[in-house]
Amino acid sequence: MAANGSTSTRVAIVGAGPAGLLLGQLLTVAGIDNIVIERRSPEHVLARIRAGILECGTVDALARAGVDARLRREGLVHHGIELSFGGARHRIDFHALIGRDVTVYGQTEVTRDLMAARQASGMPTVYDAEEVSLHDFDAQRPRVRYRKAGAMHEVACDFIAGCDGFHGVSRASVPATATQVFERVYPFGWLGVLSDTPPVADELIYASHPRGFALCSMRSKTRSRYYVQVPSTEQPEAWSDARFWDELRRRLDAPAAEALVTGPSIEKSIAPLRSFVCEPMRFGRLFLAGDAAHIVPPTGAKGLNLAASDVVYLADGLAAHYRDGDPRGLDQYSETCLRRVWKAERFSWWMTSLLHWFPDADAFAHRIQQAELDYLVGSEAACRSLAENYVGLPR
Ligand code: RFL
Ligand code: PHB
Repeated sequence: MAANGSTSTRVAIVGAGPAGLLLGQLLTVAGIDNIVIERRSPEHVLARIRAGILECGTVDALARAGVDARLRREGLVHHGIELSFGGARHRIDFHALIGRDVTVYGQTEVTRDLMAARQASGMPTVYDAEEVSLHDFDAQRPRVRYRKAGAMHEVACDFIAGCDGFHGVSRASVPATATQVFERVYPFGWLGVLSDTPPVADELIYASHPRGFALCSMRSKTRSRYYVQVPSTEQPEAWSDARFWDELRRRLDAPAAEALVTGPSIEKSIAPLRSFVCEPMRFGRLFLAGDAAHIVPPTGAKGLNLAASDVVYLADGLAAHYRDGDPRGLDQYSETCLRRVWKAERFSWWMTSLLHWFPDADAFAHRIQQAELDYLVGSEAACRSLAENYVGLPR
């Protein structure tokens, strides 16, 4: 069908998750026109409960985009985390070990702030775009087409940023022969519950237990986010609130189990765990960023942070291209991102292997896992290594 609405811009961004919206803001601040095209409604995008931990570099990127005011007021700065295993808790003090911290501020809030800034900037955003398709990104003038309210639209642009997540259309538009994919699917997922109850502790607790991994996280002083490891075959409907709280309590050390305040869940969902990287991240005038190019299991709290570092590299490359005609940032985009991505993949895989209960692990594997936990909490060098990866390696 012919397009009956045609526009043009410099950068067409597919996807209004944190990667797409942050890229849009960074480009807008740099004076580069852009459009964001999103398949879902804004309400749907805001209803997804996901990440909670921001690295310093992500906070800096949000500051550059001019969206850090509420984050500075409401975000909780955490100086460390706790590991719980064998009935005891062990604190890893990031601040003492490496002098850096992380900020607890939900992805939903990051997205809300980015949406508000975008609306204020007047840059166009199309929500509820159906049948989004990418064309001619291997030529000079790429185009993105979509259907909205029954009419076809076409956006001509200089570049396309594929920020449409793991199941998006951007990566799927690249011929399979042009990509190499690396993947590991874990035989379990995380069942997550959000509740308006005070967090069980001041910092996050990562618990390794023979019944499976558990994580106590939070969104504020009055809102908690908890997860328990479940087999990949589980459905959230099989988990009443009572069953969830009971299972969580059994995986925590006694003081935490006792301190746990329970209440009705306001969200309950299961996220599968996967490691995935698509190489390269650039195809002509199409750049993939965030979950569209790579997935990490959430154990290392790296997904959103990687999405942010990708789009900072991309925004810098595009700014140098438009400002000085300098192609180097764009030419090196894929290689620069992938170096960082693989380090985060390694750390996320390691944290996942360290803390989860693997169904096919034998007795030897269990002893090695216990020895590794024991070594970690007894070694300042090992704690420092965890700390520098968790707070985020330098860009
Ligand atoms: P998103 O957030 O998936 O956004 C992609 C957007 O693209 C839209 N889209 C399309 N738009 C147009 N046309 C199409 N054909 C489209 N197909 C899809 C989608 O509707 C969506 O709006 O990807 P993005 O922006 O790359 O952001 C990535 C992050 O969302 C993700 O990495 C993190 O949430 C991962 N993650 C965590 N990351 C952290 O850094 N710290 C954490 O503490 C953390 N915790 C988590 C997490 C992810 C989790 N789940 C649910 C997998 C905890 C969990 C449980
Ligand atoms: C979260 O609060 O949702 C969260 C925190 C830390 C993680 C993963 C998820 O490692």
